[in-house]
Amino acid sequence: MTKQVKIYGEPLPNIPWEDRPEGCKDVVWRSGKNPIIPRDATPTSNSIFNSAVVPFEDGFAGVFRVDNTAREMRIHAGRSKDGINWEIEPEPIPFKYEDEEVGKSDYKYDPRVVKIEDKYYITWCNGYHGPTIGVGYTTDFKDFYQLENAFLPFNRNGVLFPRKINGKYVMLSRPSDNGHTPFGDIFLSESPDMIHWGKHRHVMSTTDGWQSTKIGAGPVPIETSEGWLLIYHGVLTSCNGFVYSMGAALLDLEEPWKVLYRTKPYLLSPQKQYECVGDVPNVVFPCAALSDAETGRIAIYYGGADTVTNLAFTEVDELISFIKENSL
Ligand code: BMA
Repeated sequence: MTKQVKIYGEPLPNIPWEDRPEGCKDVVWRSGKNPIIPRDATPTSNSIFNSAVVPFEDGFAGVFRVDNTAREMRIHAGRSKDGINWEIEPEPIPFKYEDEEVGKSDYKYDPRVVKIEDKYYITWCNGYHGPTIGVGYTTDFKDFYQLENAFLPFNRNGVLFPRKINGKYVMLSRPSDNGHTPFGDIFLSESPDMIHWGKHRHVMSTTDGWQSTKIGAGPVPIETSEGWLLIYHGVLTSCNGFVYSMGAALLDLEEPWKVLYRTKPYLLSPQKQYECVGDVPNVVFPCAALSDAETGRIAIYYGGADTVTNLAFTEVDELISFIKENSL
């Protein structure tokens, strides 16, 4: 079938993929291999979840959130031939930096990775007198360099766009508090140099239901002929605590703080055992997506219950029709 929606990106013939299971009507469906990364995939890991991957050389590379058995939150590099079976470094990424102050980090979690021009940039929630957005880069997944924190505390869910827009780097983020933040909208900021961020714009607020307490950008946005496809998480406060689900929006290509469409229903909510049971129950937390411009296939990596890493699949034509037909 000819694609209606064009993904502006590279073909990725080796994208991890499983067809929608028979009888499943969902627009986003889970891998039958979940969890693809168990909690104990490194010698001292308590949990490996909310993690990011990109195509690299003839396979894939990733940056993984690894909480260790001392319950320190760290990020580790990993490599994979197929995007499903991963070898994760047992030690955290040893970032290099020029200014000692930049290297101060009480914790690192929820990484995202994106290739912009000749560098792979990593953003994460960095503990610098409270949570803020750490930024670093690598070209080879061997040597890693840390740059200035993008913002003052408190902020989380810093997600870069995969190219400059109107000549500037662009980042989504979610200003927060120092704790478990019972509020939170998505904002956008731009930078000429990946160091100085400004020209802040509001993108989206919380609304009803699964996205009523706070929202945060998930994977790096995917550029399509219909706008930037942003997969994000939304949080509902139940009588038993937070529930994290996944939804999606389309943002204007040139003015990406303008929301064109946004899903009223969730795309995926915690329902499987590996999403409902773990260190933090009822969490589906997407941090990465691979896409194949040739076939329109999209593979989404998401954390389950703050414990394991999972994969889900969708197809761009169907997902974008769904977003438009089920928009707020
Ligand atoms: C958020 C972050 C995420 C986590 C989620 C649910 O504040 O800490 O890493 O998945 O809470 O615990």
